[in-house]
Amino acid sequence: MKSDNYILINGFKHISYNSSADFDEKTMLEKSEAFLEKINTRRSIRTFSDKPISKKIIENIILSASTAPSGAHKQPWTFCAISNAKLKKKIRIAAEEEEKISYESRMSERWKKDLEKLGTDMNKPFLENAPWLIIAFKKVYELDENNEKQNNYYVNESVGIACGFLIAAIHNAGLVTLTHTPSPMNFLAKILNRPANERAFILFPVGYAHSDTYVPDIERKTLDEVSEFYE
Ligand code: IYR
Repeated sequence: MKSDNYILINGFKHISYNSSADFDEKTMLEKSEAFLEKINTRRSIRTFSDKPISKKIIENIILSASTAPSGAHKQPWTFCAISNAKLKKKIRIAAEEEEKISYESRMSERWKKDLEKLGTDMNKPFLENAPWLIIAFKKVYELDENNEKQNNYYVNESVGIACGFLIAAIHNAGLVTLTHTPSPMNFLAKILNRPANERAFILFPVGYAHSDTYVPDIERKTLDEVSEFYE
């Protein structure tokens, strides 16, 4: 939506925004229904095929995530994409070590009961099987020209939204993923040598579902359960 037509606000260029299309009501209804139908087929997947995915697709998915809105447009995120088998193995070993402690002593009985329907446990083979791991890191601060820390704004909200865009882009491409949050996650910054201002936020294995994949038979809440209209 580039335009030659612009104004200055506080000395900053603002270009005219041309709404990409003016759809009529019927078209909007159809488009909103089609999107709902498509996004509603997304499921969290834990069993991956090792079929490779080209880097260009991963790049497009990351660029899509990075179009997300963020506090003061700081885009306080780094998406690390890993296809290197040795690194994936290292991450799996470290994640399983943490998960073992979590399942054996950190998680409450109630929490483990809540997870029974998902069939999760301390073993995370998808960290090696999936062709790519994308790890979203949040940047809690930036260093300015004097090397002083400048905190970013609404970092969790911004990175959370970007991760939502990432999941939608993965689904749109016809691939699958899982929001994986081994806890604590600081081993990821260490393994990947990330700078001091970055904290691991969510890990996404990305790939094709294994041909023998089953997902829990669960239902989504109804519109009444998730909304309240004030007209
Ligand atoms: N991080 C653990 C446990 C886990 C927690 C929740 I909340 C889930 O929805 C799923 C799993 C694991 O990955 O197994």
